[in-house]
Amino acid sequence: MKTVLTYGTFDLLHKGHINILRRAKELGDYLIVAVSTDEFNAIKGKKAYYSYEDRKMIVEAIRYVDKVIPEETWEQKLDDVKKYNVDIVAMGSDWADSDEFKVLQEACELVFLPRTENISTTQIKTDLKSK
Ligand code: C2G
Repeated sequence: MKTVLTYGTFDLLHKGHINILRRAKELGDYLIVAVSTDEFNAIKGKKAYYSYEDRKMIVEAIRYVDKVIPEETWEQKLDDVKKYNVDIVAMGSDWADSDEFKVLQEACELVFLPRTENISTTQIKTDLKSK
């Protein structure tokens, strides 16, 4: 059984999120999603509209997702890979050159998938403000 792991805030869920989760699941048999906690979002400089509990419940309801865990620090990824016996970490291409993920290349396969064009939570918030 091949286990895939991905990370994200997944706020105001949109097709870009669903596309990455579907493609991540297609890489293996079991998909774990590490959803950023509200406290970690503050470290990332993000303020999600939905709380961690709501974002967790929403992501858990997606057919491609088998398990949701909290993402609380930048540094937990290597521990996550070992703890859950992860074969592949898959992320959107915006993370392709980041040190946060390069550190995993000895521990698992890294796959970066093209981002979905013309959609983002930030764009949704901007559009709604201008209505
Ligand atoms: N994504 C995408 N296409 C979009 C928007 C997002 O493919 N149009 C992908 C991102 O590349 C990421 C995932 O969807 O892989 C989740 O995106 P965010 O919720 O914005 O997560 P992010 O803030 O990138 O957090 O430690 C890693 C971070 O927690 C990732």
